[in-house]
Amino acid sequence: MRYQRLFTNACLATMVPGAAPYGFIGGGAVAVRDGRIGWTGVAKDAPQADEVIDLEGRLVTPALVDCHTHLVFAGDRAGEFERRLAGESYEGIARSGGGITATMTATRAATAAELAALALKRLDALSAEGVGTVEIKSGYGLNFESEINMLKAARTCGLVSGVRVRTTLLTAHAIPPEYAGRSGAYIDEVVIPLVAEAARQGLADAVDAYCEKIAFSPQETRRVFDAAKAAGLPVKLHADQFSDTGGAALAAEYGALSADHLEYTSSEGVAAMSAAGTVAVLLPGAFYALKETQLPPVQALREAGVPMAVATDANPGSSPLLSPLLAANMACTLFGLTVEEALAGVTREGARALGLLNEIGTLESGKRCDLAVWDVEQPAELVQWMGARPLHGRVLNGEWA
Ligand code: DI6
Ligand code: FE
Repeated sequence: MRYQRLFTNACLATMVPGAAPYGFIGGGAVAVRDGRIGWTGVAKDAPQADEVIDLEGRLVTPALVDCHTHLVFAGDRAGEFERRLAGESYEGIARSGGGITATMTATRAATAAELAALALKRLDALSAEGVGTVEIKSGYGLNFESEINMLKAARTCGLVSGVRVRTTLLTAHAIPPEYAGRSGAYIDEVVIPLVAEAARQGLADAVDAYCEKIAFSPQETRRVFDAAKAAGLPVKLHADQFSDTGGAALAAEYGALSADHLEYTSSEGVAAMSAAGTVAVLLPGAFYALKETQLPPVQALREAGVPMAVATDANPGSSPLLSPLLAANMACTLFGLTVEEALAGVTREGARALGLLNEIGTLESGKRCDLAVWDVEQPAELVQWMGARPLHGRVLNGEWA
């Protein structure tokens, strides 16, 4: 069997569970055919290939997966950062018309092309840290036209950058001012029709909602999820971030791909996620930036066998973070993950959270050949350092990106 390309002389952290920690293969190689991994193993056993690329002993991991971001938005909320430092709360700022609503105003004023240009700059930062797949949510338009613009901008980001983009419709993110006090009408008149329209146009790969006291109730979330189900789209949920609304269990009941945040998730929520196979997406950037103190139930999730992903939650308010490696570092330092769990969180489990584990997330035959090649030798270095810029290069679909 002849291969197009062989990446050789590498330390492979395949992230395949089982034998060695990190699925590590020292002195390894990866052979590529048609953009996919055709073979992995020790270099001395490697098959013939038309082109051989010597990685000079570097560490290779699956290209990173950032499975929860809000990269598309206009405007900035740096003023809110200063207000919070001066003592105001995130919830208080949101209730006084700031927060998501402030970003909505700026986002509505932008065209899809302007939104894409802004998001591409942010995506550059993720790419520089080895990201090969990113999820991008809508949720700052909060009306028909602007939500569609956000999804189109996200799709454009994928086409222009070469990064695999999965889009998520998050129209149930906040109640826009024109529907103040009428959240039910907002769900009926905007959210539910948009779910159907985004599905019809092929603009959304999933549907998300913000189930929280300052946003939507579990009952309202159900209505959004029912619409997603009717449209044939998978769901995920911003769940239990500031309070236990039963969000994790609700997500599990709908067979959600993931439930995200989970600081206040109860043991019942953990058990429901475990039974449903719903991925826990941990977002330590928001926990850090909002100076939260309630930790997500990591030990309970671990014991229940709930897969744990780690993501940036990149957004202009609660998690202004464009570094998945720093997210992994924080997941260890703040939440108690092991380095292997954190690295799996930004690779294999991030892929699982997007329903893409059969395509990406580990270095295994048959998957897309999406690699991150690092100027380090040990996986733990990636997670230990902050701001180190360790990436040598990315390979996407078997080609240098
Ligand atoms: N993700 C979100 O969507 C909200 N919180 C979070 O962690 C709010 C984002 C924002 O403040 O703009
Ligand atoms: Fe979020």
